[in-house]
Amino acid sequence: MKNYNKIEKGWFSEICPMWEGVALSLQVDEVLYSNKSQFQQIDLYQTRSHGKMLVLDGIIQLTERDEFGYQEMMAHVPLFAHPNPETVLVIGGGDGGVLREVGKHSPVKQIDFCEIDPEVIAVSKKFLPGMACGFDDPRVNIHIRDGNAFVRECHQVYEVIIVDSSDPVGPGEALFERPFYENLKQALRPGGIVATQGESFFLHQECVENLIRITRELFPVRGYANILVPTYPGGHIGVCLGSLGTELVKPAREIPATVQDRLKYYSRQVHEAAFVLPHFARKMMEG
Ligand code: SPM
Repeated sequence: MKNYNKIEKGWFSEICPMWEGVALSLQVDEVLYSNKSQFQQIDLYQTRSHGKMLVLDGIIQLTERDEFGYQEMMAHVPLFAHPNPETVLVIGGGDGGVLREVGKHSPVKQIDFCEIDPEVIAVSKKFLPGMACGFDDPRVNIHIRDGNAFVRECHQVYEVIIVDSSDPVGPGEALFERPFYENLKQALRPGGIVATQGESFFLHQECVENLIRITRELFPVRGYANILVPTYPGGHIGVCLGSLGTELVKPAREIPATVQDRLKYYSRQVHEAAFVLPHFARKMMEG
């Protein structure tokens, strides 16, 4: 076990070997929950400035203040790129925030949700109702399982699969490897789209290059969309996308005004702009 969960003089710092020499700190007023589950260390803090913050194995997953950008982009970029997403699989994201966003899509009839750690769901239900409301949607079917095993053995196919994983250390590791992507591809309908947590090309160049290489090898259409999240190190993360033919860089459907009114980050303009990458990152995309 690494030296996670370190609070010094009231400040929590995210420090991890994946981005050696970089730390992100938030002031903590209270530790609301701290326990080692079967899979990982789970901590829930009341921060001074960002509401509650969920931390897994020492890595910030979300804060109440800025979670909306990540959850909206992970859900709405693939779902609005698809002309008619009826069946959706969400792997990971036990807080329920991505599910909350998927639930805003009226064409969606079935949402299968697979999470390895039921304790994350329980913590979210107790402390993060603004995200856990995603579980209240009657279209959601919860599967407590390893996401890798779930897609390997699943007999269903989906229009959209979203992988809201933690970083490639601990339980999330296999979700960044080629066999998992091969299984995701098998679980897609023709024209289907997969969207995965794509890390940051500023801080995790090797990891992003690897994801991009895998999607290039497996999917005829692929892309990487930027997301600004101030409480992830570097203030940046991305969603890595692959599709079996469907274009990704523009919404394929109108965004209903009733949906747009409920969004804080995503819009048609943001969708299109998110695929415009800095020159060095575009070169990474092109291999
Ligand atoms: N539903 C929210 C869960 C968040 N899952 C992704 C967390 C990623 C954390 N590390 C980000 C590092 C970015 N450089």
